[in-house]
Amino acid sequence: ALDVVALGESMVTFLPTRPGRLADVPSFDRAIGGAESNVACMLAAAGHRVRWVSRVGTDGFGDHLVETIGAHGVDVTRVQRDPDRPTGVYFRTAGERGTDAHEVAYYRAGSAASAMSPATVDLAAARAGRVLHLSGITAALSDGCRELLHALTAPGPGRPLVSFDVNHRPGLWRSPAGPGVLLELARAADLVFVGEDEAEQAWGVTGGPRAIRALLPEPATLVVKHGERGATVLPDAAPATSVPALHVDVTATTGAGDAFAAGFLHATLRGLPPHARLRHGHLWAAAALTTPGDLAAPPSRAHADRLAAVDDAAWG
Ligand code: KDG
Repeated sequence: ALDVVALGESMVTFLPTRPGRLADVPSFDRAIGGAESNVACMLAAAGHRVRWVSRVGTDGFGDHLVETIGAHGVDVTRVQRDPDRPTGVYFRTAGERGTDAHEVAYYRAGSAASAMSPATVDLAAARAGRVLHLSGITAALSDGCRELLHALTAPGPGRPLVSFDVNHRPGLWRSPAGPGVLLELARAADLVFVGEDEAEQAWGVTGGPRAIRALLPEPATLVVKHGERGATVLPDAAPATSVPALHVDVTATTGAGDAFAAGFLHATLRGLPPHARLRHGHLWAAAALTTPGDLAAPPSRAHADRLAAVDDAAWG
């Protein structure tokens, strides 16, 4: 049986070979991006059985995504190829943590993945794991994609535990409905990841984790991320737990949220307690923060377990 199914659009990512504005950079290195496949690849690298459900074009970039994600050990047999629509790509500069001053240029409107909908995606294939990991990026791609997330988060028999990373991308939404849709989807999920700043930007909620919990009482587990300060888990029937983040020299912040979610899910699948889930989230995020691309290799299990076990004083 599958541990996790992750569903969402992935893109070929172009990273500048030198610092500077996109307007000035003369050449780019090719990598891969996609919030949900980043989670899938890291979990597969850590030994979990993972499937990625998506659509790509029949172009070479689609081949590259399927081959690369498959090479991480992820089941890609349910990825559809669309002969009529291209694979999405995007270009970005590196963002320093704290400044978030990176530029992003997406070329994904009308992509193969944007044609995902309840009619084009095999819902049973998406529901085949213990956990279904989704993100708010998908809801921004098209009406069909948004309807697909509503269908997958709706209660019903055979529904896996739904993990939802809010991933508010204001630049992607072409309608003002984004924040409301993201709130509705988060309320329908079982496990929600949201940044404190993201919750303020999307929903205008200030006042920290408790205020966000008041807005989002439904999910069994809410994880609020405080950027470089740390994260808090708020289970519905237990007190909140906070763990500070590791201080690392940041190379690029992109993908850190995905890595955090993957580390948290990894520890959840192992049945570890909330405190250890947060520590694994931070350790995996540290791997992504110190890597230029969107996707990093997770720390080895033995290494992460040793670091997660050091006492609080040394960790903070
Ligand atoms: O979280 C990282 C993702 O944002 C990146 O890999 C690309 O999925 C992506 C997106 O849509 O921005």
